Amino acid sequence: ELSDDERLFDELIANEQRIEPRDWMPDAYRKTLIRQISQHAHSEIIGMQPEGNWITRAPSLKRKAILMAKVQDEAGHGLYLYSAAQTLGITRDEMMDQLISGKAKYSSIFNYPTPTWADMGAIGWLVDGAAICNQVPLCRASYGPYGRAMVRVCKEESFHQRQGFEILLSLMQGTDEQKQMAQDAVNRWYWPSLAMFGPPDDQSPNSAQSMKWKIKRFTNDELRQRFVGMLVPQAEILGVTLPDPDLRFDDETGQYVIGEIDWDEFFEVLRGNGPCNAERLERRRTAHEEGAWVREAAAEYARKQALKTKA
Ligand code: FAQ
Repeated sequence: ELSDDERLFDELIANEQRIEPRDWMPDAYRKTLIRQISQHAHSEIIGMQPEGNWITRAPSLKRKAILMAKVQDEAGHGLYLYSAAQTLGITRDEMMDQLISGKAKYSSIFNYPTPTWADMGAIGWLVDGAAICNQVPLCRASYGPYGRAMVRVCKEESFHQRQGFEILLSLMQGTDEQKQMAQDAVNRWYWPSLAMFGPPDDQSPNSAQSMKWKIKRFTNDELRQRFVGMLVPQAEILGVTLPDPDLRFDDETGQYVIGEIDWDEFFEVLRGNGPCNAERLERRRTAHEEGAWVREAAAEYARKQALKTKA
């Protein structure tokens, strides 16, 4: 027998209405959202590092200003998402501890290096492109604060994707060396960007329940498929080759068939053994320690302000 609370929750979900912070919700729903939203927030914050690497070396003042704005947007997305997670009853400090101790997951994609300027193009085009594909349906997530956050994040993300495309387009109109650099970056980022969507559906333990709760609207494989369909015509305009010799359009299904993704590599990255996992975490830890005085000063300021209003 369902309780009144459970019945109301099920009804809200069935009617495409939103669950808000003060509504009753099953513990498992709350837990799943805290897991997904905090991982998403951590991804935005760790995701600042691969591009932050190029801010001082961007090839022109204009490129530098654009890249700085993009990385700042990522910080904003992270903070916005931490706030959304906090509405579910976890504190910012708890989430920060989980990240810094290495317990929390963040997107696999940010554990790859950015050795060339073309990587800024490939990240924008492929990584932000994948992020948009994954996040547009999340605008309709059943949890209000998450869905609303995604609306704004997606607007900024589509600007990010275009700036990446434009970097690659400029390089592809340049010298042979520049074209080579763009193609090399696409070669390195293509497969990891497909893996971003998560494990194949038959190895995705969370998908079924998250879809029932209308947090996720599509499976990992469905979104990956949609992403490849989006990339193919864009790759043609750019003049780059997608590094998958098995990629072909299947007339019968009307979908692209893609080659085998290296899932062993993906799970190794998740275990902390990707090319940059250790470096990314170390950097975050150091930044956190070096920021301690800012947090102390802000807390002290807040304490004094509170005393003033009392007096
Ligand atoms: N990396 O059962 P599922 C960005 C984990 S975009 C690491 O399928 P679920 C923008 C998963 O957590 C990137 N771990 O899980 C940007 C689970 O582990 P758990 C962030 C992954 O949740 C661009 C296990 O595998 N976007 O930051 C990954 O139903 C440029 C089993 O998987 C989001 O987070 C992965 N790629 O589906 C910033 C989007 N995939 O928790 C800077 C929101 C799976 O049970 C620069 N999240 N895992 O221990 C989602 O949509 C979902 O959480 C999925 C995974 C689709 C990622």
